[in-house]
Amino acid sequence: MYLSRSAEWSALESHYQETRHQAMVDLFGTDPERHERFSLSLDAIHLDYSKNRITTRTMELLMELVRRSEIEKKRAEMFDGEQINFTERRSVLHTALRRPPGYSMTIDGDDVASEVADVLGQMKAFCGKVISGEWVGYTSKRITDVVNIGIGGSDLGPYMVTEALKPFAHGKLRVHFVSNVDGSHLAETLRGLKPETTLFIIASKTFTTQETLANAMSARAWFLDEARGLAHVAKHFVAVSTNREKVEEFGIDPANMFRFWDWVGGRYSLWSAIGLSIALYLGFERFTELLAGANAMDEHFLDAPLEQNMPVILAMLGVWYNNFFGAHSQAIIPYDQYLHRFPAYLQQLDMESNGKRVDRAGLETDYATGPVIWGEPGTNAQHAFFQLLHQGTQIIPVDFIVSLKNQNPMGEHHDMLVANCLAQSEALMRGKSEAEARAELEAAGLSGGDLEKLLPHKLFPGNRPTNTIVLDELNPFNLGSLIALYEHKVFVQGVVWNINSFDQWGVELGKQLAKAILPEFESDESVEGHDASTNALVNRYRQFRKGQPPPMRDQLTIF
Ligand code: G6Q
Repeated sequence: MYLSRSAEWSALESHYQETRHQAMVDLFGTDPERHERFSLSLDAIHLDYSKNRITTRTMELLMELVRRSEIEKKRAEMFDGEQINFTERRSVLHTALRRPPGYSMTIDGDDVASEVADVLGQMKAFCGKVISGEWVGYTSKRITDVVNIGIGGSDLGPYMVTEALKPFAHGKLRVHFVSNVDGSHLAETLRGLKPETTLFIIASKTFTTQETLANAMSARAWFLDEARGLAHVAKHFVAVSTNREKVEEFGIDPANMFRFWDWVGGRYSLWSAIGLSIALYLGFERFTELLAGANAMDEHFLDAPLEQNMPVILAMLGVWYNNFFGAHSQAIIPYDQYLHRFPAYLQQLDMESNGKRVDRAGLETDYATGPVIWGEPGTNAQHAFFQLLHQGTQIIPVDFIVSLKNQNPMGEHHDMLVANCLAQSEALMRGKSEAEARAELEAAGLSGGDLEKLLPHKLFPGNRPTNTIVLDELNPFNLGSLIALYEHKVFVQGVVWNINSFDQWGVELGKQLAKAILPEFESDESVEGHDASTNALVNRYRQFRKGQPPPMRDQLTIF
């Protein structure tokens, strides 16, 4: 039966109508066990979800809804390698990349466990050589800088992880990421790097992505401009891809290609050889710790009862707000500077996965699916957009993420960071009543008309929901678990909403149209084939371009 007409959905709708004015402060007041009831620990990750607009009954009803979606069956299908990405006829097996060896599974003729082990072995050997200095560039100097060229799933994960785990880097290599086709990204990254000590990783599942190939070609031109010899490319360019043919065509020695498989989705690929930049930067051992942390979360997701299952709980709280409160936005606020790319990473994971408007049967949904994900690290965010979270007209559920241990203990800094994080969730929940605000203004010496005028601006409605995720420490293992937690949260929501979380057809149209527009810039005639707006914009750029010298083009002719 259609989701929004199911008995489980209707029960939640009625429950929402009955409880929507319930205040969390009152729920805390009447239930001394509320924190224990609504919190959960797994190894070094603690999830406190007690500051949500829920009761035991809400959670029961949410669990009935997730059971209705046959989550256990769907979960098994994913882990067992069934083609759950049915629009692309692909299995979804990123979990196999972090599974300890010794299992047996065959996909498209691949013995998954041994293929994964082979590539990990290849990565380990390569990292060992580059880090130790055994691998040298064309002038026999060791590599000092690694530049990962990739975009989307071939960039966001590795970039986020290397930023997050900086304190765990061995320090022998610097790592850089170039993704944008805007030449400024490559130019600014290469400024200060030397071709003889730079290693490029061309990371592209398909090896056909316009931006990545353009950046790779220009990087190769920059390299050859100094190295002057195609044979030198082999020491400075490696590839991570599923497409051997295209890699060879580009001129990369297949011996320096790290493969992965169709059953690894781009946004789920940091666990594969796409994580080569992570392994080089941290050392291979640390990379395996990241995998182990993710595997620990996989096992929890597989084994824990739904009521005590972290990804399921986070997912269903998201469904509660998105579908019943109409809160279509979710903020992620890490109180950890090292996690500054985590919200951007989650944006892709969540929005590319669940930003779908037709269900598995191809029918348009009459319920909301993926929310808008956004965020910035605290405390910075407090001085930017928290005003809206506290006093704006929308309810925006927030996930706070904080660690007990700081990697750079410095005076009172960490105490202040943690105090701010905890205070924000308390403030969002409690708010400030009229009586409290009035008393404060009176204490500040205000009275009469002046007080009454200011009073409404000083009120905080409160009752704004948050989760707080506390890590013992942000280290490779715990980060692995944290990422896998969100991966599975997104999966559960996709199952409940009955959508395919693993395709991304929505990114195709823009790409197609860009391909059509690109040659039009060369046209001598005015371009007229689009709507009036697009025609005018194309022609404006075409006119400007006529007067410009062709930048960088000459450099590419050395091929
Ligand atoms: C992720 C998407 C997308 C993809 C990029 C890069 O799930 O598929 O972000 O990762 O478009 O693709 P390539 O790795 O093939 O260059």
